[in-house]
Amino acid sequence: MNRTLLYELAWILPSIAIPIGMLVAIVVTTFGMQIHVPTYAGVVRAQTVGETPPFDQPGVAQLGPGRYQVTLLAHTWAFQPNEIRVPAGSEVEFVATSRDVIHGLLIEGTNVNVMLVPGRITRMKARFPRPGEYLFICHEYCGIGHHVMFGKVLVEAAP
Ligand SMILES: [Cu+2]
Repeated sequence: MNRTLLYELAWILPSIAIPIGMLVAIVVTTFGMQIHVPTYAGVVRAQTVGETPPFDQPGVAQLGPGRYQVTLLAHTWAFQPNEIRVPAGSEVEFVATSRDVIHGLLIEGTNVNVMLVPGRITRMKARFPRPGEYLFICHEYCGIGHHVMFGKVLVEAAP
């Protein structure tokens, strides 16, 4: 092989390998680790969200065996509900929004890491395979009480 061809290959091979590596990373994180951006889930009037179903009754509802839905309302400076109990092995769908300013929702040990924007509904699914306490926090600075805005998902050992 002549020197020019070697030099060309030194550029051509990485320029093929790097995009392939990026594509593999996207496929692994999307399908293997279930990491994805929240899908569009609707709008709600922020001024009256407290009287609008399902946000008029925030809480946990069982949809089926091992499947739960949590309706979560964020406001300065708390989450409603701030304690969520589900059995281990559950798949939990969070349907969340904010009543006032932009808040965040990050649940440790899960793929949930979203913004809660007034007027926009956010929908995310998380699995809780192991029993334990999973802290969730607001991670968008929302004012003087931001640091006390947290809650817990209590995952209980399946009976
Ligand atoms: Cu905050």
